[in-house]
Amino acid sequence: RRDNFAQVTAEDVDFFKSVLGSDSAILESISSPAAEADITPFNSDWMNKYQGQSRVVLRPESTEQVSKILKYCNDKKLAVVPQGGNTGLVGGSVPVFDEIVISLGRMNKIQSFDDLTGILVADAGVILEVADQHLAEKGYIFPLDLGAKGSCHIGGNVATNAGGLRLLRYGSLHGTVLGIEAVLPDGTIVDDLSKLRKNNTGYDLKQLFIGAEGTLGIITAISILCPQRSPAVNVAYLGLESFDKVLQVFVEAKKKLGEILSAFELMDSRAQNMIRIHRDLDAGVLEGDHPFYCLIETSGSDADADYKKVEAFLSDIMEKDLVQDGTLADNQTQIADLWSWREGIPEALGHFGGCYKYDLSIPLRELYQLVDDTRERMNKAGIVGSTDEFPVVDVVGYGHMGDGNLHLNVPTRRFDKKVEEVLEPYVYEWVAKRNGSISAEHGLGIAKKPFIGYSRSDNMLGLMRMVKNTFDPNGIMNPYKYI
Ligand code: FAD
Ligand code: 2HG
Ligand code: ZN
Repeated sequence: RRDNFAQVTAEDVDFFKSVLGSDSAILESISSPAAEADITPFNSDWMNKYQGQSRVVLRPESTEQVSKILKYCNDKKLAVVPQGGNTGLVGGSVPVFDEIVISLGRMNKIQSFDDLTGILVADAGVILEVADQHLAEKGYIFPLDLGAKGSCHIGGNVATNAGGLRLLRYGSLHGTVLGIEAVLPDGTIVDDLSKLRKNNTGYDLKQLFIGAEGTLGIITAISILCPQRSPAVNVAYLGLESFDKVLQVFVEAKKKLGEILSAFELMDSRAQNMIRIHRDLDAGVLEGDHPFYCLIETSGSDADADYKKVEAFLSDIMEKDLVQDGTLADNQTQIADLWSWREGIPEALGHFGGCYKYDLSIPLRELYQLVDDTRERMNKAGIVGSTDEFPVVDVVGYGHMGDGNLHLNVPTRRFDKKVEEVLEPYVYEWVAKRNGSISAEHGLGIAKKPFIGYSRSDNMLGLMRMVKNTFDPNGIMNPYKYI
């Protein structure tokens, strides 16, 4: 049910035009019905699961414009949805009803980079890959990497507290983000774009915006501490016969690769087969089929020493019979190819019509058990099969093993209430019983909002509501989502 927000009028559109000052900065179908087609992409999410009905998209190019727009919307009780690259996987970035979309795409300037400290200051709408390429030229790396890097914005990354492929090495954005500039619904500019590593002067309010998914305000710029880019990168891809052996290899990798270990990713055979089929290939990376695959990356400063370490680690796990087969990339092209077998999974699974996605923190020993249990449950329900009469194509597991983060994906031929009922709340109950988290890195959005109680107590929810009401008393910021 739509809340009692105001509806956008022609007069509101005139105000937005006066603030934005250029026709290309606003898409609206209130006075120009033909603009509806241009608005469609902003109304629909990456998975094509959620569809909004917004008639207005605003594309500000400065913090001052964001401030004027939000103040006006707050005074008029017009609801808004901040939107970055629209790659979010929980339906948080698209309107539910007719909320105004505020797209950050035109706020895309890199403001400064200090090659002594490694601190980057950039607008929220800078695309992650663009930021990383800028840093690469200076010998640095963005401390976050993920499959959607070509489209997602660094502001969206911070708003979702994205985890990604190298959290194991570079840590969470709660640690690397040093400062934030954001705008509150009443137009106040939160000017905390600090470039200090240490600053114990009062509450660290910027942390509230990291992972708030646009429910407290709009992030307009960030400053972030970026590490040196490692000159020596090695990537190994292994085939293993059991999850128990995956766990043992993980322990060995931590022991033997120590400070140079930068990623430890898990894929099951189904996830890799989906890529093979999607790419129309006869074979995967390795010969034959293995129940599990791991991608292990090292990043260090001494190519010879690192290579020797990796070789010693590989021969040790081979000798101990922990792996069945493996390959070590020899050059940049091979490294990128091996990574594509991991990063390409969400896309390969998205081609059947629908995909139910669960992004979970689970104690490591039981991480994969959920995939087996869910598969058994789906099979018992008689809804998995290779022909069109079955809604479910398969049950697949992969994820950021090094962070205890499983991605349970259930690709389907269509989004189907019956499938959803077999999965939910079953998956959340399974995770709550083991004190895990129902959202490790993708956030809550609209998809996980009803289930937050599986991971947070009533006390915690009460405090969160107090924060929300303090920052956004009219509830105009990304309504119907989060809490
Ligand atoms: P959007 O999707 O546009 O928005 C996401 C949320 O943030 C929404 O609630 C929106 O309202 C809010 N928001 C966006 N910008 C702002 C802003 N400037 N101020 C305030 N609120 C804002 N996520 C991971 O954590 N790890 C992964 O490894 C990962 N891999 C992915 C791979 C693929 C192929 C895809 C499609 C997605 C992946 N994601 C991953 C999810 C997604 O890419 C991340 O959540 C990303 O951080 C979202 O950034 P975005 O700019 O696309 O944000
Ligand atoms: C990844 O790690 C992303 O590839 C996406 O977080 C996971 O699609 C998913 O479920
Ligand atoms: Zn992920």
